[in-house]
Amino acid sequence: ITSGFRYLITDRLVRDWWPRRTGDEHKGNFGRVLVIAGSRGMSGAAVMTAQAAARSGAGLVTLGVPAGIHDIAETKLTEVMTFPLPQNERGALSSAALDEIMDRASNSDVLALGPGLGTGDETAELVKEILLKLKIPCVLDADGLNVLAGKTDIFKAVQPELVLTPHPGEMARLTGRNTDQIQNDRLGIAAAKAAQWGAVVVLKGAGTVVASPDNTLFINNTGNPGMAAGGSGDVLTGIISGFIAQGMSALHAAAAGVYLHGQAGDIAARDKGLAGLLAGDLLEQLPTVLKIME
Ligand code: NPW
Ligand code: AMP
Ligand code: MG
Repeated sequence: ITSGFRYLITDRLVRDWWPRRTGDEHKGNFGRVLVIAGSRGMSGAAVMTAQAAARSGAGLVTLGVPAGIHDIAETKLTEVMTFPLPQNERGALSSAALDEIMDRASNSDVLALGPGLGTGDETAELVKEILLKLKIPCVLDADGLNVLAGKTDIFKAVQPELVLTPHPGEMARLTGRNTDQIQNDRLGIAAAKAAQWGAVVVLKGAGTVVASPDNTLFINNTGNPGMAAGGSGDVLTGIISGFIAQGMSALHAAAAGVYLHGQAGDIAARDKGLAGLLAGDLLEQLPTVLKIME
């Protein structure tokens, strides 16, 4: 892989990056993922992100959610550990959650931040504070991105590796353009923003583009329109985080993540078709596509 070039993501590339298991590993070798996500009405986003991280091979996954949805998350999840965080009157994280989040992050290998968080001012402030203090790589998605519209200067100030996973609507909000403008120049915008923000940018949608700050571009051709359904992106965030936890670089984790996420969608569609496909079906098909890499 040479910077300045464009690559189609293939089986062979992903196989080269794959974290091989030789036999004497323990769960500590496969990393700890911290997921901070969810708010009242969006426990599903948090739960699917955490399940996807667990299904992607991470050793331990811990999910922190606003206290009001904690018992719901705990009930839905078995393999994932959960903990409640202070919340505000809207059922979203309050600024009082910062210290515990940073404390948990100091014992984790990667942070997945944003799905279902909501877009209030308090959430915006909290996301900013977390990013500025963070010392582990972060996958920032969904409302974690939405609250930074107009505040993208902050990305350059983030020390550890950062993966941003906007869909075209989120990229439009981040860049002050409309969705059509984004779709008309997907490669150019992803590359320019990755360089400007110093982050790996994953511009989602059919033909997802993965761009690195040093101008390497990956294009993905797996996936299908059945995946245009609520929660698909939350699953991708969990997958990329799970791969980073296992030691992949942010760029390789992002490219491998979109490729295998799409393959899971393609296998699920053989069975369920396009209209009936749910994000949960991607979680179910993940083991099948990961097994092919082993
Ligand atoms: P338009 O209309 O074309 O201009 P939003 P969200 C655009 C959580 N979820 N190609 C399109 O814009 C998430 O995690 C919770 C082109 C569209 O109308 C977030 O926190 C769930 N355009 C929160 O909900 C399950 C595209 O963006 C607009 C595009 C809001 O996230 C669902 C929609 O984006 C959800 O994941 C494409 N491929 N894709 C749960 N069960 O808890 C998107 N657009 O307004 O950011 O809403 O993505 O649903
Ligand atoms: P989100 O909008 O955040 O839920 O993310 C949707 C996910 O589904 C992203 O990974 C998209 O790339 C994927 N997706 C949506 N529509 C398509 C499509 N038509 N073809 C391939 N992938 C898609
Ligand atoms: Mg999304």
